[in-house]
Amino acid sequence: MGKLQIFGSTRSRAMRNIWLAEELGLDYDQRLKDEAGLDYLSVNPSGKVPSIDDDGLVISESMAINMYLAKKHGGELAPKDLAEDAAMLQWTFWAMTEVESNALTILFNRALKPEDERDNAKADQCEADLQKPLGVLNDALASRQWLVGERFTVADLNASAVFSWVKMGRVNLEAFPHIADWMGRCLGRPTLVKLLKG
Ligand SMILES: N[C@@H](CCC(=O)N[C@@H](CS)C(=O)NCC(=O)O)C(=O)O
Repeated sequence: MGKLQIFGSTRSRAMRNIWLAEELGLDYDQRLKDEAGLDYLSVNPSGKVPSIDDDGLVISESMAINMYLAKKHGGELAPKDLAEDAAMLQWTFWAMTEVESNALTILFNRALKPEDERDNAKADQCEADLQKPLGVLNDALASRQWLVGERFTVADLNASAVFSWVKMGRVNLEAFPHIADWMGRCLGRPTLVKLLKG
């Protein structure tokens, strides 16, 4: 049985997969796409990270990888039935389609780009566009601690990985206290704190 290979640096979306692999206690190798001698396009034809090779099964798309790994290894992080699976996919797709793009634009224009290349107005517009989805999540978290099944699951991991960019982009969450509390619970997980120190 070949050991799980996770391709991508911890500064990329591969972090989501590495975080989950750590939560699941998996034995894996982390590899970089520009590794000498590696034909990375055979692992991911778009040349993007992350991808995994799980004993010959090659998968790309960070969230698809996480749903696969969670379901394969089971336990508390994974869906217990079809209803939980649907709810976990719902929140994962929601984070990817309703939040990720705006969060990334904010992050680049407030933190990652050199200061003279930042577009503050663009970041502010993206923050304005996020108000509605932030309201949706805040309402959902008003009566529960976690997104699905009253425990930390891959749904929380996937969504909070996207929200780590919201945090790094200094989006104002004063009007969304339940999100701020939930982010604290998710992003304070010992596995993630250790990885970020690492
Ligand atoms: N939807 C994809 C996005 C993958 C993606 O854009 N990855 C970035 C790094 S986080 C990348 O490889 N960028 C390099 C490029 O676009 O060539 C996923 O979630 O896996």
